[in-house]
Amino acid sequence: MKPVITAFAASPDRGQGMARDMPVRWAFEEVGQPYDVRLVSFAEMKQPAHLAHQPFGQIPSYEEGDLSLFESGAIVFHIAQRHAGLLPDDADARARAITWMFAAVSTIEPVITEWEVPEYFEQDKPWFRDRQAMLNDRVRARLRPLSALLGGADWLDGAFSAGDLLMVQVLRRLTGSGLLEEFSNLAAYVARGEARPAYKRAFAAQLAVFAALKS
Ligand code: GTB
Repeated sequence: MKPVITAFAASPDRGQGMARDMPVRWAFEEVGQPYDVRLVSFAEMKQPAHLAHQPFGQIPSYEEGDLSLFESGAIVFHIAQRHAGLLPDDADARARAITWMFAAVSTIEPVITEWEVPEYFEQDKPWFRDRQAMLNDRVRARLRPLSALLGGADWLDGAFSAGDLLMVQVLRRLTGSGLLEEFSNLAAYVARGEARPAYKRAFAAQLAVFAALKS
């Protein structure tokens, strides 16, 4: 049975792969699991039919038979547990890869999400510049140790894992800001992730949704 995920019918990022269906699509592509997508509008996301799968009225959700999941990190974890290719077999290495998954969504992502707020919503405020400078420093305080830990390695802990997948996806949101580029090994790490064939297939799939809207 093919799993079904939900994604934006009209993503505000105009097909840039920033919405949270992107890591799920990428994980499916890495493990070679075909999937279907149910596109939902903002209004549909708030309706009972969708809330039954995603209680906060967001995307993505995941359905496979009777199993219904939400939270992109948890869905990627589920895919990685069910299929070979995203988590090492060795128990300790697997635990470390899972640790990186959590680091991506609970240590790195929150400062990036916070950093995005003034850019999108507070540019007209008199304190915009001061707040932006403070949030830039908070992001740097997370990127600095991450950069030191990665060093000259390709991936965070040995072979590419679900930890790298989530970390690259989170860091992508800083691309072009100048912040990621201050840490050249992290910029190269993101570029390495984006060069993976599975990433490219996932990106193309979500971009096709946006392209179809225009035609
Ligand atoms: N923690 C949840 C997860 O990881 O699954 C967060 C899910 C989430 O934030 N979903 C967003 C959503 O459904 C879409 S991805 N929002 C609608 C709502 O809350 O009503 C966040 C997102 C949206 C838009 C852009 N963008 O335009 O660049 C990037 C990311």
